[in-house]
Amino acid sequence: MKLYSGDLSPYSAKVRMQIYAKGISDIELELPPGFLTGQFNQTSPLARIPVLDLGGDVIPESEVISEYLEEIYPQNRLLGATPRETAAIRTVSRIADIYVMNNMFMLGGQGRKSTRDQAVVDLLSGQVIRGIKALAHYLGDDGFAVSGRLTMADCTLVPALFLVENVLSTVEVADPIPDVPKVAAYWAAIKQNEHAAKVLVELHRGLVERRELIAKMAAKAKAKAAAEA
Ligand SMILES: N[C@@H](CCC(=O)N[C@@H](CS)C(=O)NCC(=O)O)C(=O)O
Repeated sequence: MKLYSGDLSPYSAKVRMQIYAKGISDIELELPPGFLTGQFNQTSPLARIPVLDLGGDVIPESEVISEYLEEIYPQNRLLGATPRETAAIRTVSRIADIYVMNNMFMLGGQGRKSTRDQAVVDLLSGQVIRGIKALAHYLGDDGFAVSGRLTMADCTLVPALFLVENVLSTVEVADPIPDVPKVAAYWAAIKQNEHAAKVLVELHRGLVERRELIAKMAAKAKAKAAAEA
C-alpha cells in the first residue's frame, strides 16, 4: 500500500500523523506521480492528495482514507470507544477540516498582493476565525483535543493550526490563535507530542521549499522581463 502525499499538504499531513500514531509501518509514503505536470488525474480523477493506492485501486479524500485505515488497522485506535466519543472526535476533526483547513487552503491562492481579491480574503479569513473561536468550546485542557489522548481530532487539527499560524499572515490577517486562550494552550501543548512534532517538521520543510520555489520563479520572471526590455 502507498500513500501519495507531500510535505506541505495539510490533508496529507493529517493521514501521515495518523500513520505515525498508529505505528503503521507497511504503507510507503510517496510523492504523487505527475502532480506538478497536471498528469496526476490519471492516478486519481480528483487530482488532489492524499491518495491511498491499494495497488491500482485508489482511495481519495483524507477523511475517507483515515476511516479506512482505522478499520483495517485496529491498533492504537484514534476514534472513540463509544459512538458518542467518536462523535466528539469527529466534531473537532470536521471543524478543523471544513471551517479551518479548507478556507486556509483557498486563502493560499491570495498571497500575491497584485492579484489579491480582498473580498475573498475577508470572507475566507472570517470563516477561519469563526472556526477557531468555535473550537474553544470543544477542546480539552489536558494537551489533547478530546478524550485526553491522541485521536483523529488532533491529526486534523495540527496541520490546520499550522496553516493558520504560518500562512494567514501572507494575506495580512493576524493569527487569531493567541486571542483564544483554550486554542492557544492546546496548540502549545500538542506541539510537544512526538507525532505532531514529526508532521510539523515536515510541514515546515514543505513551506520552506515552496517559498524558495516562489522566490526562484519570481527572480526568473524578473530576469526575463529585464532581458526583453
Ligand atoms: N478534501 C480533500 C482535499 C485535498 C486537497 O485539496 N489537497 C491539496 C493539497 S493539500 C491538493 O492536492 N491540491 C491540488 C489542487 O488543488 O489541484 C481531502 O481531504 O483530501
